[in-house]
Amino acid sequence: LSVCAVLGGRHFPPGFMFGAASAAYQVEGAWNISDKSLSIWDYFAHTYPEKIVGNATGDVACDSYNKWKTDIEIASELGLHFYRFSISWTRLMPTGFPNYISEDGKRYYNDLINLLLEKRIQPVVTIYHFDLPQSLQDLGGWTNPLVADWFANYARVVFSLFGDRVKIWITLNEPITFCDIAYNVGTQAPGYISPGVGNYICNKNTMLAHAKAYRVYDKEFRSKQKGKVSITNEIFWLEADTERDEEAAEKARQLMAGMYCHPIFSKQGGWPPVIERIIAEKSKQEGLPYSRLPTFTEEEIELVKGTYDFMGFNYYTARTVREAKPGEEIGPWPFTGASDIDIILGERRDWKQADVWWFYIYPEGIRKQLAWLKEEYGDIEILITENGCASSSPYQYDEVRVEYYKDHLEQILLSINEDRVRVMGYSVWALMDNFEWNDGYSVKFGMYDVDFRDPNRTRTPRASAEYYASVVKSHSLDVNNKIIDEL
Ligand code: GBH
Repeated sequence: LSVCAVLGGRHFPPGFMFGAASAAYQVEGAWNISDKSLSIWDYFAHTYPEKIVGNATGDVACDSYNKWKTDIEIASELGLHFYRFSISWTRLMPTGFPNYISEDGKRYYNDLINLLLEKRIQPVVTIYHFDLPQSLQDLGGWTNPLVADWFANYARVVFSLFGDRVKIWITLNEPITFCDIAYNVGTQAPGYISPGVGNYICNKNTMLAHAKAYRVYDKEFRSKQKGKVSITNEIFWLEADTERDEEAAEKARQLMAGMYCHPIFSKQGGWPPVIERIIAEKSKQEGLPYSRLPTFTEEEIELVKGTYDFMGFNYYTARTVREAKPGEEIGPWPFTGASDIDIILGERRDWKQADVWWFYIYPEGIRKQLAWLKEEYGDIEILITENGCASSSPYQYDEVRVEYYKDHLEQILLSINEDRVRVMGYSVWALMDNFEWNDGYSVKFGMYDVDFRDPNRTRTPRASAEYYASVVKSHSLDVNNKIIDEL
């Protein structure tokens, strides 16, 4: 009998880890305290207030710089096995370079890590979650090829300071967000628009940055620290609108998942061939003597290929895909379409919308995406680093969020038991409400409500917190009907 059969189908495998996540700029505040320098989000929020709902900034956010003990208390209340947070590059290394380490930054992350461990919560650390030093942005940021070395040098400092205690690392969170959304649309920092050019340069540089950091870990730290390193990608499940659109949908998957996974996780390495070919053709038609998609040298392909110990995956939502009609206007990727591959994105009418414009709820999508990743890249261990739902229901009664967790966890169990995908753990986004980028504080993802009008930033649990705590405690989906019935 399999363990699963003994424990009942709704139990998670032994060792499956439950956690919750946050990110430095979204929770810490203390943007100019001590010797911290400006990140691109500090600069972006102060320079383009009109790009953020309510002209909000992360200046104070959840004040986790001061309230980190409370954060650990609530993580502990939930019974979490791990807490995923990110390190602020400018708090730890204000010059951006390893010539100077902030004592204050070092102390902050040491305190956080040490108390988590004391409470038996494993720290899972994201090295970069959107907040590049502005000083490096002034030199071109993610479009300067030197950024790969800047990042690897920063990662080396992080490994050397915290790697004795941190065993799970995410190099970069969602490069698609700070490359494709940032450069195609300009709504993410740094706010420059360079569609079809800047996004691809950024994409290539993130692959090299991740790989160099991974190689640093491999050569200098792995034998002693024995941790695991990977990258986290955000992937929408992209589903053919009708049967005839399967080819278009597969192209779109290769653009969304493939551009950030194929170089790292595939056997061949490099760009997904179908996308590389299409962009080369388009560029030629546009009169360019070379492709807008920068090529990888053979050496770079080898450098990047295989730089993972598991795969980090963020899942929120899904889209339908269809081939664009000749002459049809195609909106920017990944909002409404992708002109480079001539596809249009949409939604099904029966997908309920969450409380933010981009979010349609499709739980089956997470199972389909996990199956696709296994089919495409092989039987790799996957850590679901983010999953969660925006809901603005009055503070405790977030039944949509409870249902979202339950429905997605059910699909994950099917992935594990039926499709044999090796899912090693699951993390809710987010532990508490926080600065939701362009949506400021108007969009809420937290299991804990944060009162942003209260100088204390009081955290109050919602029904979803109670629900998730019972899932973690029972290690199953069996015992929570009471909470759902009460809602
Ligand atoms: C994640 O972003 C982030 O890691 C986290 O910081 C964030 O708070 C959380 O999820 C909730 O949003 O161009 O159609 O994608 C998810 C990626 C990027 C999704 C911006 C929404 C805008 C619309 N997000 N995107 S779209």
